[in-house]
Amino acid sequence: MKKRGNDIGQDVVVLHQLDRGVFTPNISPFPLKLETYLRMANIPYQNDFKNPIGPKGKTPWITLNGVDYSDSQLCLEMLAKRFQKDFSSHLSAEEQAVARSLQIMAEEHFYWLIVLQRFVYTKGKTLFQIQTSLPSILRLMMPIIARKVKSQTQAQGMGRHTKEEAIEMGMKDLRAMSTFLGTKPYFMGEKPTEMDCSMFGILAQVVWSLPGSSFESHMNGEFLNLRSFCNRMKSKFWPDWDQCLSSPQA
Ligand SMILES: N[C@@H](CCC(=O)N[C@@H](CS)C(=O)NCC(=O)O)C(=O)O
Repeated sequence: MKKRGNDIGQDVVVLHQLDRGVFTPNISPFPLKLETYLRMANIPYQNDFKNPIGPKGKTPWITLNGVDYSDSQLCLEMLAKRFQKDFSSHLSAEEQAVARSLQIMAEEHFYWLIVLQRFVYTKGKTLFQIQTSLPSILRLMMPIIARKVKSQTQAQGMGRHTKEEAIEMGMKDLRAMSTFLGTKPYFMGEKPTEMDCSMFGILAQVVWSLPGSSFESHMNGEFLNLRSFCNRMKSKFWPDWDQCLSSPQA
């Protein structure tokens, strides 16, 4: 039985997502993005960790006043309208176009490097380090899941490249993000906007929840400003970060 939110109260969002991770509140970029947005917009919400997969077969999804909504971006845009929260209105049309391009690069291109790292290059083994509450049946099923995800990466295209080629593409994405961020506190300037939630969702995985990846060491070197950005977002919107992590012990 899905927790639809009827018992939660009017205008309180139920955020359905995977259980907490060990190093990031969620090991998927998209629930982390949406929960960060809910905090940024000060929208009341409650988490539901029991029904993470929504009507479109993906996580996250939300329920608001008994109605279900899927896809982090569609949820965010619906909530922005519903609660009249727009953090990008001060941006010019050109700046908004750049923000969207960066977000799509991060979520639709670089994202696949995270997937490859977790499910193909390490065959799902690191998942049990970063998410200890995964049921033990998943450990047994991991070879099957990893094969399924590998075929998704091939359908998308990134999985058809050699590891070296794919990592080089990921490095170019991170370089573009780092160059654009420069010395600004947030991607679009002095104030955080919606797209910072997306960038944080992705980059926090690279900083904290992608053990052993080729990108990890660069986050302390060439891409140090991306790490600082993550720390800034974490301090601003996740003062309770440590309480939102799960124990490293299974
Ligand atoms: N565009 C979607 C992407 C969501 C997504 O890809 N979620 C992944 C986890 S990172 C998922 O649920 N995968 C399950 C599957 O594909 O079976 C969003 O923004 O919510």
